[in-house]
Amino acid sequence: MAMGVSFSDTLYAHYHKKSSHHSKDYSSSVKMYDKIQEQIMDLEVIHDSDGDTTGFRTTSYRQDKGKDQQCRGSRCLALITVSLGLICVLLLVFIILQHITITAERDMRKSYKNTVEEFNQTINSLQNNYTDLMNEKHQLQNNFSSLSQKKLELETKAKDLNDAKDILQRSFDSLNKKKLELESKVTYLDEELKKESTKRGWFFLSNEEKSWSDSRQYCRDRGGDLVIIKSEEKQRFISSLTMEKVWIGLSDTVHEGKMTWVDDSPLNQGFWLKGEPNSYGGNEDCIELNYKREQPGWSPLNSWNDQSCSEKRKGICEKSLK
Ligand SMILES: [Ca+2]
Ligand SMILES: [Ca+2]
Repeated sequence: MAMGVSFSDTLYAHYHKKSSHHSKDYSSSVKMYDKIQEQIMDLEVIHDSDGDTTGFRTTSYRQDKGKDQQCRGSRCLALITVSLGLICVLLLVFIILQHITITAERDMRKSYKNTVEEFNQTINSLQNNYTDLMNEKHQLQNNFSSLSQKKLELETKAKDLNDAKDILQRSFDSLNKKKLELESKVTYLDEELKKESTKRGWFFLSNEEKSWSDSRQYCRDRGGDLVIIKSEEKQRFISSLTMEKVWIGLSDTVHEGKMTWVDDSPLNQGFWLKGEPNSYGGNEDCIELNYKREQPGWSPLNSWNDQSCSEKRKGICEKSLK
C-alpha cells in the first residue's frame, strides 16, 4: 500500500514537472526506478524478519520452508514483472508527453513565426503609412508656406487698396466739394444768363439763301425773327458773326424811305455803307449786311445796303431767351 501511494505521487509529480522541465525528465525516471528497486528490497527484508521474529519454528514449518521460498521467488518475479511493466508504461507516457510537448513547441514556433511575419507586415504597413503621412506632411507644409506667402501678398494688396481707397475717398470728397461749388456756380450763372437773356438774345444763321421775307419766315418758324440792331456794340458783334451778305430785320417796304424794324420800331441809328441807302432802281426796300466789304470805306460800322427783297440771302436770326 505504501509503495502504491508513493508511485502515484511520484507519477503525478512527474506528470506536472514534465511540461516545464523536459531536461530533468530522464534523470527523474531513473531515480524513480532506483527507488522502486529499493522498496522491493525493503519488502523482502521485512518478509524475512517477520519470519525470524515469530519464534515459533515448527517442524512442519521447516518442511514448508522450501515451498515458501519458491512462492517468494514467484512473487518477486511477478513484482519485478509488474515493476518493469509500470516502467514501460511510464516510459510510454513520457514519450507521449514528449511528443505532445514537441508538437506543442512546433505549433508554438509556427504560431510565433506567423505572428512575427504578421508583426513584420504590420510594421512594414505602418512604415509605409508613416512614409505616406510624412510626404503628406511635407506637402501640407509646402501648401501652408505657399498659402502664408499668398496671405502676406493679399494683406499687402489689401493695405495698398485700403490706402488707395483712402486717397480716392479724399479725392471723391474734394471732387464732391468742387461739384457742389460748380453746381452753385452753374445756378448762379443760370440766374445771370436768365437776367442777361432778358437784355440780349442769341443768334443763328439761316441754312440757305432765300428772299428777305422767306428768310424772316425761317427765323419766325424757329421762335425768332430777323435781327434788330440798335447799338454800335451789337453792330460790331453781328458783323463778327459772318463775312457774307446777310439779311437783317430792317426794311422800308411799308413806307418807302421810312426804315422800320421787324418789331415795328423806327430806325434811329444806321450803319450804312457810304452812298446807301440809295433805293437803286426804285426797288430796294430790304436791308443787307456786309455789302461790298472790298469797297474802300467799308467797315463793321459801315456795311448796310438797301437791296431788292427778292435777292437770295441768308438771314441772321435773333431769338430771345425769355
Ligand atoms: Ca426803298
Ligand atoms: Ca442800295
